[in-house]
Amino acid sequence: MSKTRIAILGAGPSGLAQLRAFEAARLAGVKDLPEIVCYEKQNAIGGMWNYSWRTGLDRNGEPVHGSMYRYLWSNGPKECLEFADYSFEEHFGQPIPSYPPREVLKDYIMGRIDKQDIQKYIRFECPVRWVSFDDDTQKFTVTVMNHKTDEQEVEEFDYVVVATGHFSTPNMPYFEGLEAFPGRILHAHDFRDALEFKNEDILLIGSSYSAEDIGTQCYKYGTKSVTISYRSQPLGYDWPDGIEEVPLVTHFEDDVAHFADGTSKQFDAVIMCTGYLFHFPFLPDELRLQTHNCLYPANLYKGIFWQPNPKLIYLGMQDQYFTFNMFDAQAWYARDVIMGEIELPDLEARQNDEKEWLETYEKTVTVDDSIDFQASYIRDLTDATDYPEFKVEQQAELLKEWQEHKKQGIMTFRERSYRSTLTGTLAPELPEPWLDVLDDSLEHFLNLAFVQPKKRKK
Ligand code: FAD
Ligand code: NA7
Repeated sequence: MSKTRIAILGAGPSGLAQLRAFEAARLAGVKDLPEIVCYEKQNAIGGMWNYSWRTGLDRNGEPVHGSMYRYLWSNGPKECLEFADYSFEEHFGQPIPSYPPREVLKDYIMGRIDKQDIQKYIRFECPVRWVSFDDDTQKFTVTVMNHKTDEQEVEEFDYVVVATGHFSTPNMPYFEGLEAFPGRILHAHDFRDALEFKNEDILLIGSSYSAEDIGTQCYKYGTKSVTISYRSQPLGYDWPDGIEEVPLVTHFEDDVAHFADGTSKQFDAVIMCTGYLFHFPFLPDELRLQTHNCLYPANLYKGIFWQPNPKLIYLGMQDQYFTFNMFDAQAWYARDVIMGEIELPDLEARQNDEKEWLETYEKTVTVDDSIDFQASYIRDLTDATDYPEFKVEQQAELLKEWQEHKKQGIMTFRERSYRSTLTGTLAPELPEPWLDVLDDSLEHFLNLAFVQPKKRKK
């Protein structure tokens, strides 16, 4: 009998989690593993954490995946995304603060991969062009463009795992008068360096993570003023002088934006922090997930399996309080289904299960409810597999503290410490305020003289 073949689309944290799940089975002595090919559009692993200075198109003419920018620090405590089988302490050989910069987090992700020989499964610079499914043969055909050989490759697979992320294709709204705005108009996806906006008055439209983080970062690097324009709810933090929130833009006149409360202001640049579209140009309608950024996208059993055809697997498609460990939980579950360790119920039972989750999700009101919801989703997955225990409920409590810490100080929350649920170690603190640490390199960060909690000089 021929081997089961699996295509993993994307080698970001989700795709890597899937590779790692199979590797864990191999290391545990499981024989007869499926044959895996992972197609990655970029020329490196790490997905969103693989910073690129490029915007627009990459060197192969493909849309640039990256939305990461320079000086980005983790926006949540690292204790809530720790891989259950690989702690930060193990990777760095010492405890490090709870909110590391991007390069440090990337190093951690790579560490688990480098320790294992799984890069051999990945074909780089191979954007997936098309996926189809044949009802007769019950196989997928995956067509990719291999930019290294400059040839298209077409191969058949039994399972396809879509791990292409969903924070890459900008949702770019229009406001009247934008076409005559004389300064730069960009989406958060194309934001790279806060220093570009030093001494400028900038307008951010949107009021979620991107607006909050780009706004605070521009403030940190010397922007003259940051105005955040919200559609539904302001972020509501106690902002320092130089950052303010206003209702939605109604229209622009030249370089002046007018807002719904009748106020107006002149700006040098506009950054749309208006979120991302779920975009799968390589999938036909009958296989394509159509959703928005939420905690339980419809039509996925266990948030993973495409209901009409569960051989199509989606990883990481949820909005994310938890990230890397949630992707692991999903990948381990998917692996066990593919390996026949977990039997999928019939369509009706799958749909009933999804319905129950969606009903619970509908009842979530507060942010704390949402955090608990995602934690219970992860618990449901990990209970069914051998993914190591990582006390997800305790991590949910840390995420609630994180929310509170942000309320107490949006400019200082990254100076807080949390206890790892894996090692029990309370993270050390930065030796100086986060606002003063301008060098975000891995080298600089690891050379900081971290201090034990509560001993930092104010
Ligand atoms: P991605 O990391 O997006 O990886 C998807 C991969 O698929 C990429 O490598 C891409 O090149 C590849 N790909 C896409 N299309 C194709 C194709 N057609 N063919 C082949 N390959 C393809 N999370 C946190 O935990 N903490 C944070 O502080 C944090 N900050 C963030 C800041 C920003 C600006 C953004 C955008 C996201 C942030 N996130 C953060 C969330 C982040 O997206 C996740 O941590 C994680 O990267 C998601 O992993 P993923 O593998 O699902 O997707
Ligand atoms: P999110 O979290 O999906 O938020 C999108 C925001 O954009 C949200 O505040 C929306 O307002 C707002 N939005 C969307 N469309 C519009 C229009 N047309 N006009 C005004 N405002 C709009 O995306 P983010 O980029 O902030 O975060 C995504 C990830 O990137 C996240 O994981 C981070 O870690 C980094 P709403 O509240 O719906 O009215």
